[in-house]
This record gives sequence, structure tokens and C-alpha cells, in this order.
Amino acid sequence: MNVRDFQTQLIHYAHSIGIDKIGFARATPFPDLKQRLLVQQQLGFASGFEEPDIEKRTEPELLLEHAQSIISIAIAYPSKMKDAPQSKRGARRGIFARASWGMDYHTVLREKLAQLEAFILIHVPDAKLKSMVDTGELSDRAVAERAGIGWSAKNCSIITPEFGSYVYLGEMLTTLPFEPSVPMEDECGDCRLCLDVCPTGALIEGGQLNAQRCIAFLTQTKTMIPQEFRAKIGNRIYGCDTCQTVCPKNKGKHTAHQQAFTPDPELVKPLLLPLVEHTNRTFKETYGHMSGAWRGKNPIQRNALIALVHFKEREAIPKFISILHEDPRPVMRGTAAWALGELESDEGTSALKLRLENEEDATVRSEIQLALTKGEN
Ligand code: B12
Ligand code: SF4
Ligand code: SF4
Repeated sequence: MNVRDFQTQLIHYAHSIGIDKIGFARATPFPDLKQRLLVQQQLGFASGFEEPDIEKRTEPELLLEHAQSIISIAIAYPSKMKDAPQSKRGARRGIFARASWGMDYHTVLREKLAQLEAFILIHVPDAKLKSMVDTGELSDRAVAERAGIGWSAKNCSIITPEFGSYVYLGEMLTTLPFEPSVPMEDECGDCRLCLDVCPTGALIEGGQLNAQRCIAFLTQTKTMIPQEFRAKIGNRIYGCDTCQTVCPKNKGKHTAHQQAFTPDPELVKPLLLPLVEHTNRTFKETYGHMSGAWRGKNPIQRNALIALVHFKEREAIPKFISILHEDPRPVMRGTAAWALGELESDEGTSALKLRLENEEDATVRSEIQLALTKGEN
């Protein structure tokens, strides 16, 4: 069988196992991406979650000897949830971004790529293959762009005409000479809605993100959220979808056919106060299958405190006080101190003063001092 026929068979097979889009790219270096990554690093705009070795990220041959082509895959995820529970006074809820709905996408895409690998090896036993999803060296978006999956949009996402930007991406490096797909034209045009609505000004210009300002990044850090961003996080407890939900190209885009990603409303829009109660074990049992759990419970619980302040949830004041006095984690005590300053109350002020007498952590002390000054103004 020639490569062209095999490629057609592979595309059919991919669709038969639930891969929504498949494209092919040459495995030549990515010089524009390399420049881009260097600039991002120099400006301090990188997130630190990406592979640090820029050579490896942009020269596929370094990852797979004699690499000739890259297969890019996209799997669509839902943008709407059925029966979303209401967030009410006394029962406030946070929200996990769509990329964390249902089962962890790494597991789902890796399984699909493993199936594709097996199919290729049956037909071409000496092929060399290397698959990756998100945590690999390659830029999944740069590969998808080259493989014609979608265009690289001003909100940084790869947007597909069929599913909007609500697609996960993964790829497989191969030693096979597949025919490359044609990249798509950019369809953003003059629109700049995403840049205008980004709550923190993280989108510097079309296609350029300062990850350090991006809420999706901030919700995943393990330290105190810098003061300037706390009020902007809202009730987001993991990730941020704003620059996607406002995008006109996502209007009406919702796919429910990937059942693995059907969200459990109680999990993706959880009650905030019970969320703070989880131990490592119960958190893992409840949320461990979701991609948003990858950093453990601590960032999520910190974000839950910030979300309670967003709702001005005074019922949470006793909880903030007990965290301030008893939680062994400085980030939780510091965030609780800030929360008490924001929701000014007599009992909060007394608790802050009392805690200041014993608190030894410098960051928490300064949060308490700031919170107390707030009360005086
Ligand atoms: C680090 C990372 C983050 C960081 C930084 C994001 C960023 N924009 O760089 C943080 C934590 C903020 C993040 C957030 C999110 N992420 Co993320 N993230 C990654 C990761 C691991 C690396 C991305 C990276 O290298 N960025 C560096 C930039 C410079 O490169 P790039 O975006 O990969 O490539 C583009 C640019 O280089 C650009 N470019 C190249 N040259 C030039 C030159 C010029 C002049 C310009 C303007 C642009 C440009 O074109 C490339 C192709 O689009 C990838 C997985 C992977 N291994 O690739 C997932 C990935 C990009 N994330 C993904 C998702 C879903 C998200 C979120 C939507 C999750 C959420 N809801 O919270 C948000 C979206 C935030 C946003 N607006 O980008 C998906 C994107 C799917 C898609 N349809 O595009 C990926 C591909 C994971 C996956 N396998 O599905 N993420
Ligand atoms: S994910 Fe949120 S914070 Fe990040 S660029 Fe998009 S709108 Fe801005
Ligand atoms: S909001 Fe407009 S500019 Fe931003 S990604 Fe969508 S179409 Fe492009």
C-alpha cells in the first residue's frame, strides 16, 4: 500500500475511534515559534509550566531521530452544562474552566494516540512513533496550526471552524512521510474582543499572552495571589474561559458527543465552603479524575476563599477566622487574613489583632497588617 492510501485509511480509522480532527505536518523545525519563545522568556511572559528547553520544543528531530511528519489530533469538548446548580447566598459556588470538565483530557487523548500508534504499527511495523499531549516538549498549538487543524487566534487559541476553540490538542511524531495538510487562513480579521475583555490585560496583543497576568495561570500557582489580581479572579477556582466565551467564532459551538467530557455539575460548579474542608485524600477521591486537580487541593482551596470574598459571603467569616488561627498553610492564613479585611467585621478585626500576636510567617503578618489598615479606613 502506498503512503497516500495508508494516510486515507488512517484518517478513517482516527474518525472511527472518536478523534474529531486529524491533520498532518512536516517535522521540520519551527523557527518562528523559537523566536517567539525566546521573546516570551526574555519579557518574563512565560508561565514556567512549559518545557524549558527551547531547542527541543522547536526541533522535532531532537525528539525522534529521522522524524518526517507529525500527526496532529483534536478532540472537542462541551461548552455548555446541563442542570447547572444555582449559586445562592449561603451556598456559593465556584467554577472549574471547561478544560477541566469530565475526565482528564490527557488520559483521553493519550488513549486515542495509543490506538493510532497500534494501527500504524500493524501496517508499518518498523515505523518509529512518539506521542504527546500537553506535557510533551512540542507546542501542541504550533503543530496544530501547521497541520491545518485551525488558525492561531488573537486569544492564543487554535480555533477550528467546526468546534470553535473548544478542542484539546495532541500529536504524534512519526518517521513516515505523510502528505502535509494545508494550514488555515486566519479568520480573526479586525475583531479584538478577547483583548478588550480579558480581565487582567494578560493579552498584550493579538496572539501574545503575558502568562504571569493570566487568570488561568494564577489559579494554578501555589503562592499568594498578588493583590492586584484577587478581585479579578471572581469565582474561578481553576482556569479561565473568558477570552473563549466572548469569541464570536465560538458562538453556538457546543459538542456533547465526547461523553468522557460530560461535566458533573456538582463537581465543576462546587459549593465553596465544603471545598475548603477537603483533606488531600478526599480531594483526590472527589476531583482526582479531573485535569484541574493536577496541582492538588491547595491552589483550589486558596481560590475558593477568594471566590467567597467575590460573593461578599459574610457567612464565611467564621471559616476565615478558623483558617487564620488554625490552618498550617501560610498561603491559606494569608488569604484568609485578606478576606477578613475585605469583608470588614468586628469579629474579623479582633481575630486579625489576636493572630498578629502569634503569627510568625512574614507574608501572613504583612497580609494581617494590610487587612487591619483596611478596616481603619
Ligand atoms: C503553558 C501553557 C499554558 C499557560 C500559558 C498559555 C499560553 N498562551 O502560552 C497558561 C497556564 C496560562 C495556559 C492557559 C490556558 N491553556 Co494552556 N497550555 C500551555 C502549554 C503547556 C504550553 C503553551 C506554550 O508553549 N505557550 C507559549 C506560546 C508562545 O506558544 P503556543 O501558544 O504554544 O504557540 C503559539 C505561539 O507561539 C504563536 N506564535 C508563534 N510565533 C508567533 C509570532 C507572533 C508575532 C505571534 C503574535 C504569535 C506567534 O503561534 C503558536 C501557535 O498558535 C500547552 C500544551 C503544549 N505542550 O503546547 C497548553 C495548551 C496551549 N493550553 C490549552 C488550554 C485549553 C488552555 C486554557 C484555555 C485553559 C483554561 N480554560 O484555563 C487557557 C487559555 C489561556 C490563553 N489565552 O492562552 C490547550 C489549547 C487548545 C487550543 N484549542 O488552543 C493546550 C494546547 C493544551 C492541550 N493539549 O490541549 N496554558
Ligand atoms: S484566560 Fe482569562 S485571563 Fe487569561 S488571557 Fe484569557 S481572558 Fe485573559
Ligand atoms: S474574540 Fe475575535 S480576535 Fe479574539 S480570537 Fe475570537 S475572533 Fe479572534
